Parts: sequence; structure tokens; C-alpha cells
Amino acid sequence: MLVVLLLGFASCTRSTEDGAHYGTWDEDNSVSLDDREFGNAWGESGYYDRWDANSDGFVDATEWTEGRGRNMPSYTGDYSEWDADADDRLSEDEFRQGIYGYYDRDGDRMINEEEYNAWYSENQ
Ligand SMILES: [Ca+2]
Ligand SMILES: [Ca+2]
Ligand SMILES: [Ca+2]
Ligand SMILES: [Ca+2]
Repeated sequence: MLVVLLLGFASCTRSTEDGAHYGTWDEDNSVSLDDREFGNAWGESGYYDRWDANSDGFVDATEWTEGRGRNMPSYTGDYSEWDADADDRLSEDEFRQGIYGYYDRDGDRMINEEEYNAWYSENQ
């Protein structure tokens, strides 16, 4: 399993060398993405729009379940954990916090390049 992960990471690193990726989003050159920088990164890639299938500006539980199966099948958390105000829909802000929490694998509240590449490889 570790070998597979390493190979995946290596190929991902190669494939992103020619594109505008991690360095572009790290606006303050801190070598990590805070939640705002990370939100900009996937905002411009149309990531949220893909989750919000009916384009009403919110990700409801059905859309979330579909998105989870498509983009992060290994995720084991629950929709209610993302829906901070419990109105049964995720605003873009709630969604960003949820995604951010998922991809911040070491829990330091920053997305480093390795964590970013994990998101990128699962979502392009
Ligand atoms: Ca930064
Ligand atoms: Ca929607
Ligand atoms: Ca909500
Ligand atoms: Ca982190």
C-alpha cells in the first residue's frame, strides 16, 4: 500500500511540474495553503460547482453523498459534521471547512504541498 501511495505521489509530482498549481495558490509563499488560499485553488477549478449538481449554491445531502463517492471514497465522516448550522445544506463556507479538514491530513490547519497533491490527484 505504501509503495502504491509513493508511486502515485511521484507521478503526480511529475505531472504538475508544467502547470499552474501549488506555487500559484500559495500567495504569501509560506509553503502551505491556509483555508482561504486552498478555497481559491479549488474555487477556480470549478470544484464546488461539480459538487453542487443542481447549481443552487448549496451542496445538499444527496449531492454530498454523490460527491463523496466520486471524489473522496475513503472518507468516513458524516454529512452532519460538515453542516455546522444544521440547516441540511452546505454553504460554500461549510463545504470549504469540510474539505479543508479532510485534506489537512496532519491536522495542523495548513495544507502543505503533499496534502495539496493528494487533493489534486483525486480531483482532476
Ligand atoms: Ca500560504
Ligand atoms: Ca445543490
Ligand atoms: Ca448548513
Ligand atoms: Ca496539514
